[in-house]
Amino acid sequence: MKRYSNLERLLHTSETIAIGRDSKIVIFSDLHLGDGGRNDEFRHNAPLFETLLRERYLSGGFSLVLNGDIEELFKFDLRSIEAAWGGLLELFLLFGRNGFVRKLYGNHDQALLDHADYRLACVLAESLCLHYEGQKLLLFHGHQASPWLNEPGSIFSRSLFYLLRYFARPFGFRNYSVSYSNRKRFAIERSVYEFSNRSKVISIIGHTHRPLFESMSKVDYLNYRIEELCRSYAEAGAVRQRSIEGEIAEVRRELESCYRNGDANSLRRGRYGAIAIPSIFNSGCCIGKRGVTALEIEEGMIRLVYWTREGLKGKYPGERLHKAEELGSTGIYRVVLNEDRLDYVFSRIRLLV
Ligand SMILES: [Mn+2]
Repeated sequence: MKRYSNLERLLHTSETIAIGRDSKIVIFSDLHLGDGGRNDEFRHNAPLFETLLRERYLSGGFSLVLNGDIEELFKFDLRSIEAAWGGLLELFLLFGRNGFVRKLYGNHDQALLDHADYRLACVLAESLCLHYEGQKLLLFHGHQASPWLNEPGSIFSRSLFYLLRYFARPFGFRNYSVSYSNRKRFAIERSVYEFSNRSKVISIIGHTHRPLFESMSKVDYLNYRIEELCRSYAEAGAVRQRSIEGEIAEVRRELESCYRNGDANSLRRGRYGAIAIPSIFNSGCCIGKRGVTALEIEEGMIRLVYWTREGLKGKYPGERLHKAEELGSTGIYRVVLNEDRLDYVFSRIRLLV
């Protein structure tokens, strides 16, 4: 179908990199680097971001994918951005020694294609395909899906909007600084979701600034988690069994609060057919008021994480399940918002589409 052709082009023309169970990759998007002045939306997160980049990811052996809108070229010229953030651009390049670094462009930094002397020109691309055990993860910024918006005959009803809200299980972050309407976000996410299912790939995007992790409803996820914990209980040692008991209790409380708040019906809406297909992920953005979100791929797991200075004080979705952990003694905390095995995610895509 015509409306998919842009994304299909990416799938068929991307550079491919093979990854395996021992691979470690971190994906960030939407830094919107400016001139370091008061209109620079990244500035307030700069110390946080540079610390976690160095101390968790560079020293932890991660490869790096910057998934678009890294520089804010709609508002600033490249020279002023480089003057403010040249050190950060150099830091990005150091990730090459861990494996690879790729800079994918978005709509706000696409103009970099015209700058041959751009510091990261050697790693600049539109998209990237990661091959994991015969399966594909396609990484691209996401604006490529938006021309579909302008096609005549597109209908975005309110019910479709709710469908997306729940199948994509957004994480409740409200501080998007882009001016996308929910309707536009929905249109982009939905078209990426349909493309991914059709092509049986995982798509990893940015652009909408809305962190997304797979497409199970929260209730389904919590039920699945309980089942998984029960299965592992019998084989676990005594110490691990105590911790599994504690975790089951936490998950049950979370599940009960979902039902209590009347979320059950709405959360159970919004599927591809009647079933959730976990085929779209979004790394969120790095200009959040209270922190930064990212996607990690590590030892066969995919994870949505949230980095914040306000560690234990803050409230974030899923905090009952995953405690904030401090990075050394930096005063910076990392919260796992969700994680799953890539094998499991791909099995769902293969079996359920
Ligand atoms: Mn964008």
